Amino acid sequence: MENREVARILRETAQLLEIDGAPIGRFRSYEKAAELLDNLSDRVEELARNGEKLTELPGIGEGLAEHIREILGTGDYSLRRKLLKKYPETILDLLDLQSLGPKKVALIWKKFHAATVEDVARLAREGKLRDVPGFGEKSEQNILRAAETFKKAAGRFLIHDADETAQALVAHIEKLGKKIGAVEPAGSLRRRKETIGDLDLLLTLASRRSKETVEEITEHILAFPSIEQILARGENKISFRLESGMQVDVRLLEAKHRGAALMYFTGSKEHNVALRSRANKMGYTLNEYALATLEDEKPVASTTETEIYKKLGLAFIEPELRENTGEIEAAAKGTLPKLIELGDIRGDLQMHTVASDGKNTIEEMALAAKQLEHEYIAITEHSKAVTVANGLDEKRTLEQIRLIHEADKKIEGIHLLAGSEVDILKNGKLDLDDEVLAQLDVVVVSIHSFMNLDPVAMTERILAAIENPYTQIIAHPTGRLLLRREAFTFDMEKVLDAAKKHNVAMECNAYPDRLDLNDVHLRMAKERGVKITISTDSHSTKNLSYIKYGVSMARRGWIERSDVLNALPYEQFRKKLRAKPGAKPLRHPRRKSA
Ligand code: DGT
Ligand code: CA
Ligand code: CA
Ligand code: ZN
Repeated sequence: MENREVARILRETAQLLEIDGAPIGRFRSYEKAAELLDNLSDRVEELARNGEKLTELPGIGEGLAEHIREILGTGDYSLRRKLLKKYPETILDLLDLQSLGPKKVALIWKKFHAATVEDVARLAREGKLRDVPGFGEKSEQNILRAAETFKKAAGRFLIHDADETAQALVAHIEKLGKKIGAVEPAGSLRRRKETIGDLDLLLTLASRRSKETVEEITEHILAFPSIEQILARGENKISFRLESGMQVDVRLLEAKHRGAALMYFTGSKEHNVALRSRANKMGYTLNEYALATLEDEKPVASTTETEIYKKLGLAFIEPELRENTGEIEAAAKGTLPKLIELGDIRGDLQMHTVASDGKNTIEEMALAAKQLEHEYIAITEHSKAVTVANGLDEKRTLEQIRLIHEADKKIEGIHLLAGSEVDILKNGKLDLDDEVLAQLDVVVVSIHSFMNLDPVAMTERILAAIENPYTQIIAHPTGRLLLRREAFTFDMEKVLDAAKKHNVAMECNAYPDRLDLNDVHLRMAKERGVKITISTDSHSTKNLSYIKYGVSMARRGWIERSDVLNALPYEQFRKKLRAKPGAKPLRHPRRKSA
């Protein structure tokens, strides 16, 4: 059993306990255990096998260790099952609605016995929720909006979850060794979309298809530990659903069809449709086996994507661009962008430490960033308005600046910049005094409150922040939380025009729940010459590797290296970042040898 599965069961138990009105200490211990397992690098299954070790984990006492062993042994947990006799399982979906917490869910259940998103949305639509204490007309509207988001999100997964699952599956399948050729993801995961419906894996056979090898391969694949249900088992395709709910299609193909199959199953559907129509006009047909002549169906290309594109008069199109939004025309003209790559990134400009809501210290973040070969990072705590994240006021910010500069002197091989993620208040003002803003090396600003402002007010608010001479980067500009909260609405074109005018950079936030700006907005920014930063918004050292998701989102937005500030070497980066009042000229650059 995977750690995250055990964590899920513990977390659901915590949520059910909270709905049930259990005392806070009781459900918090389950929540904490779930969080611990999510961040654990060892497999909890291994630890449990070695007897004593579970209780050595922080916060895991005898009781919890016993519960975890029960989950590992039975695949479920008796307390969770008991609670689910009292409440339908769908009640947990209600917690995914942005505006509902366990207390409110409990109230709705008590009064209406409503336990599905559909039921609650109906109550909101009929204006019945406003009679529940703590609810009003406004919360009904919020619930309706959240229910829409929920419907759209149903059955989709964050790219990070799909990526990890795909890696585990590929590693499992590769244990077949020489019995298979390649095994590789296609579909939306290969196009690096922010959310993934199902996983499409292509398995290239090592030799011609035979009944025995297909049988052996199928048996091995279906022995993957977390399969919940087998959905189809044929000689070309195996489908199953994992315990996480994620569905997987594995397609078995022969090497000579690999290029055509990759192209077909990578999609997007829109890209494929446009390619097929181009092929037809050129006297070809294109399917998952080959590009062939229309006349006598003679294959002309099939083993690699590159040769198929070439026969169609096109340069190779990177998977991230395959959405039929101009990439085919550009490939025909030879004007495709040279997309940014992970290796181009030299710094990370948004991360949190224990001073606000992060898990690691400045030093730990710096050393981990150095491992990733970053040349520089900015440490950016929340500012005081974000009380839930223990945001820093002026005094604490000054102290943090001092600590960052001190750590910078101590740690070789990476530059540490003193930054802050300063809140944009409701009126567009920044949450720290100018004197403090003047002392920061990097001023990142963002919105964490009053997210339901009307679009005109929201636009004014962001424009005011951009016009503030201290603002250098707008972080997660639309505030979306994937599968949970829609972006807030404002006039993106006006904002980007202003960003260009004031040389304010727009962030592509790489945190998998955000990926904000998205592809469409990034492309709009690029067209205007607005600079981009790609940052992880890390809350622990483990999050720093999320930078790859930011890079692939940027690639989907046609972003090139020259568009990205943190692809610049340190000194150039400091020069290109918007100059702000009070900034000292860059000291004679100290060489930081690695
Ligand atoms: P997803 O799973 O919703 O995140 O998105 P995709 O793009 O992975 O879609 P999926 O899994 O339904 O199919 C994978 C690829 O296979 C898709 O991008 C294009 C291709 N494909 C699947 N079904 C069709 C179809 O009916 N027509 C065409 N043209 N292509 C298809
Ligand atoms: Ca898919
Ligand atoms: Ca599929
Ligand atoms: Zn933030």
